[in-house]
Amino acid sequence: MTSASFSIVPCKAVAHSNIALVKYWGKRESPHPDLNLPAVSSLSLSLDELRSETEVHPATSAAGDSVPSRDRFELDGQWMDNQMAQKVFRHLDRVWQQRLSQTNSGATERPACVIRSTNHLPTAGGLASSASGFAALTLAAAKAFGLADDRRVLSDLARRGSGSAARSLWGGFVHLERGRAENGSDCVAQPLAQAPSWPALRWVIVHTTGSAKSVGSTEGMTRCKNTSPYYAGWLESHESDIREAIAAIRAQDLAALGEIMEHSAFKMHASMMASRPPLVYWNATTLGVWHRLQSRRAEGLRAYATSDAGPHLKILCEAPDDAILQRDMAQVQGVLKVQSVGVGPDAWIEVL
Ligand code: 2P0
Repeated sequence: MTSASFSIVPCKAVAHSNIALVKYWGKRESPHPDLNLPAVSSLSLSLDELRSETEVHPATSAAGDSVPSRDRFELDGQWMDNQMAQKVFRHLDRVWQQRLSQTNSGATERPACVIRSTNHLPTAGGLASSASGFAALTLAAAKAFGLADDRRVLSDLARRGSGSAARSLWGGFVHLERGRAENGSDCVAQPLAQAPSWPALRWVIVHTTGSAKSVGSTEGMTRCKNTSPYYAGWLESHESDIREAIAAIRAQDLAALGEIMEHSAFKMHASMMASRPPLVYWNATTLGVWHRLQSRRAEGLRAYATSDAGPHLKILCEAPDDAILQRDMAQVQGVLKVQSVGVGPDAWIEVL
């Protein structure tokens, strides 16, 4: 095995985070767990500003050729030597395998890489850092390894790093199909067809903690599937939520979209909470914000909330209501920060 004939092209990719309007929670039964196939389809909307920037460089050995170079991963200026770094290196292997299968090159050792990543959002805090992180890593590594920019193939690859990452290759509304194929080839995301231009849409992100989540999503999904009596109901009632949300988007009906978005989030949290031991991702501030939103809505404000595997709330509204919400939510006890962001763009790649 040799890597001598291949030179990595230093590349950078930027991918934006996304929030699911209709959630992905749970994995499909599969003889190939590494494919990371979701049990349900999902539908998301991207976030501007909250993004990951990732560079892939060839690793060079400081001691010359006598010491083999090794993979290294730097996140937000810190060298990482932990489980997260192992996940990153494992993902490089997947992208390399894809290259080998496309070029029929046979078994060739992957050259060692240096990965430098910056998260412009809290890491592992329920703000989809793994979505933007694995999307950016997939795109940068694919370009560095000479793969074609075929976003369908790259979405399939990104999903194996993290399910929600399959959606972060595009801006706007994105639909990740659950798919049926055993090899996962039809489980890819794509921009929602016939989605209207909706420039007034805003996300108001209400940060309620500075800490990382206590139970990671993958572990939480497994516990929920194995122990929650509500998980079956979650699966059964899911596809109709997707259909309703798509119809609401196409009709540009914020109230209908907000209502189904909240329904999906609360169903997911109900099935999480019914796990043994319970999965409670919210804190007291999450509920404080939720109650304040309810009061505002009773007064006529059109704004709707969702939350993921973490205690932050993400409020969907239209400008200029985001300014009212920003001021209002900042006053709820325990709120650390409130950000108003628009809809994020497609992910992009550049050769360095
Ligand atoms: C989502 N979440 O649709 C849902 C809602 C969290 C709650 O996708 O196991 O980090 O790596 O595929 O992508 C978070 O899950 O999970 C997620 P894995 P991921 O956004």
